[in-house]
Amino acid sequence: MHYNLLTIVPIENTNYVAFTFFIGCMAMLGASVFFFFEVSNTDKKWRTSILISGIITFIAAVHYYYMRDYYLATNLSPTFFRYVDWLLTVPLMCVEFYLITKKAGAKITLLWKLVAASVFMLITGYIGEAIYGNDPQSWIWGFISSIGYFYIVYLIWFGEVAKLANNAGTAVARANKTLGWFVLVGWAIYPIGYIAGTQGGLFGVNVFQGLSLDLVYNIGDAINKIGFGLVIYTLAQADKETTLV
Ligand SMILES: *C/C=C(C)/C=C/C=C(C)/C=C/C1=C(C)CCCC1(C)C
Repeated sequence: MHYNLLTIVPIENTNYVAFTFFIGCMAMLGASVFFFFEVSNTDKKWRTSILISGIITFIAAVHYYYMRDYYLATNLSPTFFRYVDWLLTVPLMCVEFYLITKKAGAKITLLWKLVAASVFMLITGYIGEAIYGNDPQSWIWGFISSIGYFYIVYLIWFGEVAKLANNAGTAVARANKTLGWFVLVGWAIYPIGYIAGTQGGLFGVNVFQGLSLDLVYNIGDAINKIGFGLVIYTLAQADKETTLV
């Protein structure tokens, strides 16, 4: 199919999905500007973390710019670029967990465990969506993907990340708890999109029917990328106040 690059496709009033692509792009851009400027207003030890928060929302902003165009032009889910975005941003969120626990002795192997689990979760999810999306058995890939997801939840709530965060002082421990809620509840939004958007539903049962996969993913991304960055920002600010007294 051929698309004229110079044609502007307007967003219809009732096209909520396209609108969330648009507003998502703006929100990610705004958040990036905020995080980038706040780097210089942050204690040295937290600067890399704030910078990464900005890089996460910036990568998403660029992808949303493209995905909005793609969706408007084709009316299809931009599955490939959705997963390219996640493959870049989710491992960067793992880096954030590593950085906040590093001061309490986190080793690089912890980072690799988190990254490996997230890549496993995303690749198997992509296979389920892109290759088996129309197959009643696609839930199997969602199920396999969830193993990676629950391993990350385990590490953050009960495993190495939790233990190190608790040893790193109250500010880090509190931030890790909040980030843990983002991973447990905020990230659980994504499987809902997957269940809504693939034939296999939930273990073969079609629930969340009529719900747009893209709408769910767009809401999930706004909450998780911007909210997650703001938790890191709050931690950096709180830590500054306590150390300067
Ligand atoms: C910024 C993007 C983020 C935080 C994306 C997170 C994505 C997930 C937690 C996706 C999880 C999935 C499952 C747990 C099962 C079904 C397949 C996925 C990939 C949607």
